[in-house]
Amino acid sequence: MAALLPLSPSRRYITAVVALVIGLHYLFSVTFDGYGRVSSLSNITNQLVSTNDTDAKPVVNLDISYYTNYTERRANATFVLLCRNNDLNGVINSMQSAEDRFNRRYNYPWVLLNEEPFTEEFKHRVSLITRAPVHFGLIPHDHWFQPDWIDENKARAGRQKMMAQRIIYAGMSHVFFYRNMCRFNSGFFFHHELLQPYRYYWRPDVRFFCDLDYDPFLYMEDHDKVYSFTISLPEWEPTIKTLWSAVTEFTEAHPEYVQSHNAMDFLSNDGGKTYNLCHFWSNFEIADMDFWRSEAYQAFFNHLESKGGFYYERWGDAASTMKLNPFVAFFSPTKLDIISIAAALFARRDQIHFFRDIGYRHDPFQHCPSGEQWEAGRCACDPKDTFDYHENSCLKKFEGLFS
Ligand SMILES: Nc1nc2c(ncn2[C@@H]2O[C@H](COP(=O)(O)OP(=O)(O)OP(=O)(O)O)[C@@H](O)[C@H]2O)c(=O)[nH]1
Ligand SMILES: *[C@@H]1O[C@H](CO)[C@@H](O)[C@H](O)[C@H]1NC(C)=O
Ligand SMILES: *[C@@H]1O[C@H](CO)[C@@H](O)[C@H](O)[C@H]1NC(C)=O
Ligand SMILES: *[C@@H]1O[C@H](CO)[C@@H](O)[C@H](O)[C@H]1NC(C)=O
Ligand SMILES: *[C@@H]1O[C@H](CO)[C@@H](O)[C@H](O)[C@H]1NC(C)=O
Repeated sequence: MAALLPLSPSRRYITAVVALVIGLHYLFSVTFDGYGRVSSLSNITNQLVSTNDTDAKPVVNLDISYYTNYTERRANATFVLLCRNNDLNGVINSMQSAEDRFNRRYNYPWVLLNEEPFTEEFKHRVSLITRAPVHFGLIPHDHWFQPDWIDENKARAGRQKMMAQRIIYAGMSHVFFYRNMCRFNSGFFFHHELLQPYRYYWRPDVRFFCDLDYDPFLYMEDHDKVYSFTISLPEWEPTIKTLWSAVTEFTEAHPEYVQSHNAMDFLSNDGGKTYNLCHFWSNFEIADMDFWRSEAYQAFFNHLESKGGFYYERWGDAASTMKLNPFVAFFSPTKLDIISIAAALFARRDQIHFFRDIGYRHDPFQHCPSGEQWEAGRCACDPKDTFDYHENSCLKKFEGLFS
């Protein structure tokens, strides 16, 4: 695959990486020797809030009836984030951005999931960021860890082969966790007990540029949408060598699950014979969990799971940005081809929505609205800096479905 970006932006990334490293140093030093200060400060805030102001919220164990305007309609929806205790600062950033630009007016709940218990420090800081209820959940062991029936020798061989091809995560120490994450996000998160009460979810990972003055969850609900995105791009082929043949095997055995007005032409340039590697960038997604819970998706996931490709290859994720510039690999984005492929094949094409008006950035790419939408949203991004019609964007393919 050709480099995703021209040379000059990659210089920018080198600068960005240097800045990041310096920034991280600063952040770590502040965070580590600042813990005492942070917690005593929040105790003081706590006391002020609870002693006087009767309208004030309690800091933990929030009661939504305290502040939600129940006369306004809400969707059956929640935010969801998968995170570790040491992701705290990143989680705070993502939440703050979603809260400031949208959720402070809507108060949708948050569900945070982790395969280890969250620390008190984590829960406390996260609860301060929003007035909405926050639920902290533990992931069941079998939904997270590599299943026993996976042949570890074969999985190791697969990882070593990828290391030879320098696929970034394949060679790094967190390789196991990374694969677990891809598998969990593809097949298990929507089964978590804390998500059972909800239908729609929004996975917001990092930065929103614009005010959002309407409720995208309600938009999904009212327009019968199943999946939505802001950025789409091609997967890196070596991570999914046998994925498409596994998909084809399933759709041939189960034609009844394939929608007639599907988005196959987004995925394939030859009517389904080969995969063109296009997928939606899953670090932003608003989608319908009942679709993932459906018989079609369950059967599809079980079929793919039985192939072991989450561990023998690295289905679910891509590292396409890595090839153009190893520095960018630090930001290499999470993408779930399986989720994209299912949405494109088992939903109608008009049930997939491009949120053109939602300005969003997850390094190293961003989508910035333009014109009236940009002004109305008081967007902080440069409308010229948007991935939409970049040569490696798959948006053209998506729009082609409707022309
Ligand atoms: N609980 C838990 N969360 C994880 C784990 N690995 C990744 N995550 C979360 O999953 C999200 C994406 O993981 P990253 O490792 O950042 O993935 P990436 O491909 O580098 O993607 P970006 O950071 O999204 O560019 C982050 O919000 C992480 O907090 C893990 O082992 N445990
Ligand atoms: C703040 O709260 C924590 C936990 O609730 C407690 O351990 C700590 O002693 C408190 N600090 C102060 C300064 O009150
Ligand atoms: C309590 O709130 C009232 C009204 O907002 C204010 O006048 C008063 O000074 C507050 N008392 C304290 C101790 O903060
Ligand atoms: C509550 O909702 C109603 C109906 O949408 C609206 O008119 C009113 O302004 C809202 N109140 C608050 C405090 O948001
Ligand atoms: C929300 O959606 C879930 C999943 O479909 C469902 O079980 C639940 O009953 C719904 N809640 C409401 C209030 O409609």
